[in-house]
Amino acid sequence: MPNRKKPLVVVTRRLPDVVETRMRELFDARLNIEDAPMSREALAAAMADAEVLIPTVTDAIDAELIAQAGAQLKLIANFGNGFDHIDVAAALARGITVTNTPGVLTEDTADMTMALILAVARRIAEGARIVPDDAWSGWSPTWMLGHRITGKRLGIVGMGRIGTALARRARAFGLSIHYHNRRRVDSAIEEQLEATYWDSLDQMLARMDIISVNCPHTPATYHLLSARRLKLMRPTAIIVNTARGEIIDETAMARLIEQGQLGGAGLDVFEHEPAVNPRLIKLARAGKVVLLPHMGSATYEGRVEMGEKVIVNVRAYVDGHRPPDRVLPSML
Ligand code: 8YV
Repeated sequence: MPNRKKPLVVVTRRLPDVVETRMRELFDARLNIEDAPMSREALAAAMADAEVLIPTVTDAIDAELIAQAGAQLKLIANFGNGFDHIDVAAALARGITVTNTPGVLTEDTADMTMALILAVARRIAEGARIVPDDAWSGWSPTWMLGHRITGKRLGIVGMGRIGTALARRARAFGLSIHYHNRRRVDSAIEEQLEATYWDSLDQMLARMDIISVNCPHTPATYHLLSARRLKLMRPTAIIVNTARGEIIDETAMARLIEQGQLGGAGLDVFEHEPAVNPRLIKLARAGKVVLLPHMGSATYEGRVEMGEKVIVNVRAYVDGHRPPDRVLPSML
């Protein structure tokens, strides 16, 4: 590193030990040993002092906070792929670079998406409660029947890294792949996955057995699965979401499931995390939906790799280079 004072780097949440130790070696890193989410006031104080802020999805970095930041704040190196909790446009306008951690959580999130598809279709969460609850009286030919996934149609909304990784898994489970994306993917990938492209999301939704949400949350994808669109889906269809809660109109989805107009859902993300819509909780108790606490990328390996990516980005900035994982205006 060039001969300059180590930059003050504020890390808003506890990260894996190995990542924190390396950050202490390289930077003047202020860690959050208690791991309590930082209040707005604490974030403002951190942004008044830090040269680099390392936030996570639990920190809302809005335009007001960015406007109050000290002139020394030059980099927001997000620990995570999604950056919808950061007003990136406001940061860029103030000359603050924003980076994220793409690529390293793709496989883990695709695994969890596949797990949710299986959990909903085959009633795994419901079944897993029966034995410890002492509610199993023995095997029966007509009990706990779910639905076969082999031979069904999976519609992927957002065919980026995670959507493509999901498609590869789903093919191995005998699902046929359909997708909707802003841009059609490379024909070689389409061929490999035997994937069918739908430029009309409405048309795809009406024909699928399973819908998986794998696009980022942006102003354009907020409530992309609106009440109107959800009503187009087949009454037996299921939805899984490991992207962002805001992409689905949750209340409309819950209502349709309650009314039997939608088959069920598997959700790892919610509109108002960590608060969860009480209607969804009720449906989970009734075995109609499976709810997970935003753990799609929660593997030891993934979280360490995310930390390493953050370090590479901060280090590049400190060394006077352009960090590799910059969030660009075209990505907003
Ligand atoms: C992360 C995520 O755990 O990276 C993302 O976009 O949603 C999660 O998998 C979280 O963002 C960490 O900040």
